[in-house]
Amino acid sequence: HAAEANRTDLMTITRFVLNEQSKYPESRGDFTILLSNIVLGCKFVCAAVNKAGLAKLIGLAGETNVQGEEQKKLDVLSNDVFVKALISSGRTCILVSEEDEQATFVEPSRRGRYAVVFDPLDGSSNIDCGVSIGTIFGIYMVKDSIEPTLDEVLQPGKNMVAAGYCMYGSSCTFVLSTGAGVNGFTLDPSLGEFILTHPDIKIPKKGNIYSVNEGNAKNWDGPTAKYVERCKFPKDGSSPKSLRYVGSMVADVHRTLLYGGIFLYPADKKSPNGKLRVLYEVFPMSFLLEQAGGQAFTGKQRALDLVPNEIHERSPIFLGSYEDVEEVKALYAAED
Ligand code: AHM
Ligand code: MG
Repeated sequence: HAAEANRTDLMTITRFVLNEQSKYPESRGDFTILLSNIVLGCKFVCAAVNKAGLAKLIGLAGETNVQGEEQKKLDVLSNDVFVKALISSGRTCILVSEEDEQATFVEPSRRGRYAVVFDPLDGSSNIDCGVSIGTIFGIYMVKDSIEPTLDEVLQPGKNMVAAGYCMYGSSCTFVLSTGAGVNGFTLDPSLGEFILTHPDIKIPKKGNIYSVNEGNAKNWDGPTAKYVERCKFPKDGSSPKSLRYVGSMVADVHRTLLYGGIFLYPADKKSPNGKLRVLYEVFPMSFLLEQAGGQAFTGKQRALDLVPNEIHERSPIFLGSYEDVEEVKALYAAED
């Protein structure tokens, strides 16, 4: 009986969010409309990513020097789609995209209560070889949607009302938190709908995978070097951790969320603030990890407590299973 219900009673992402929002009597459906526009952007990018190889083939047949342009096109195309979908939702007033140097202030007649920070296509080095890439986003509710200022998005990550990502991988997966746990949806291409496949995701308390670009090891600080050494040569007699590193934050974080373990992009001598961007990489992923029962730490503090000064600011990040991150925190505390 239950099996039959599973097959015919489809929990789409829209139905799921409508259910969630109906718990708040003051809800006006604005968030549901905003989210369905983000979902539309993700479906478009998913289709474009799936066709990327073919687009190149067509380009090579018809044009010269299409190689570099094709890759750029996919980044820019994704950004254009998200910006237009978000503005036309009528529910946003400020947009911050990795692709745009300046924040976009939506024209007054189309303004709504939300500010959206996003990386439309993250993991660009993986586009050309067909490895997983993704979109990352975070959502703030603004105090003043009539005359919004940049301060509305220079807020600590803990003030976000929702965060999520979409991974364009072997399947297209959308992971979302509105501050009450984490849920995962998979795109059913025959329906064009995201269906709830991973309800209430909880990250294992401790994992056996570490994920880091070890090519930067020569420039790491003491605690990072010590931690990674311990992953490989555990002192307590436990088995060493396995190393997995895709080089796409969405894929590396998605695996960490489902299997447990730790993902780190630490500071190093060459990049004292690490590489990843606070607003649309570090914050949304930290928000999801905490909501799933894990932790996110910058090397100095809880990641979601950080107050950004600039929209494209970077921060070191250690995120994952509660106990694994706890170990990193202890090593940094011992340093002071
Ligand atoms: P991008 O925004 O240019 O794609 O860079 C972000 C990506 C992340 O997805 C990933 O975690 C990281 O860069 C990998 O960096 P590195 O190649 O230095 O290991
Ligand atoms: Mg990025």
